[in-house]
Amino acid sequence: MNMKVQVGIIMGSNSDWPTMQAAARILEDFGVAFEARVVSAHRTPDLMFEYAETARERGLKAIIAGAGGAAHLPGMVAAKTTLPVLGVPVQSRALSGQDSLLSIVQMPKGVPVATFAIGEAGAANAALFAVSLLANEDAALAARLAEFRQRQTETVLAMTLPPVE
Ligand code: RP5
Repeated sequence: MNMKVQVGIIMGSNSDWPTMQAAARILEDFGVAFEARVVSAHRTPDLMFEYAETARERGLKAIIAGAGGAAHLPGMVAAKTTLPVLGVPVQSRALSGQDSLLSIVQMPKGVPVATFAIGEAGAANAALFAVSLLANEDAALAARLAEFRQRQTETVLAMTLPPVE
């Protein structure tokens, strides 16, 4: 298992952590070393730039960035690194995350952010996508990903429905 931190999980506030933990749990399950920290685009812009600018030299292979509302964190991080940035729209109170989703997904041409579903499903899928990226260079991780898919398939195949009421 590679114990060097490979994935950075960042988020605009600690209020995003209940959502972003879904990404952390997946990475933990797959044995992928990660770090998780609060980095805010508008409240700690200097930290955001430093984080993004040094990420590649620190050995990170991907950054999962979650934010809610006017969610510019993933796009601004992507502007300062050529690492893959996986954006997670956190569900906002005012607009249920539609604002977060559109802020993250509508990147103008030239600086991409891979955008996932709103909320926990998006956070979990961003982590699975990061696992997929890393699995390109790691056969053991690719095998664990195939096993995960197989277990998921078996769970669904075993599903039964109650009789019609
Ligand atoms: C964004 O504003 C964060 O990503 C969070 O989703 C939202 C609310 O932040 P808090 O007011 O809870 O700190 O920057």
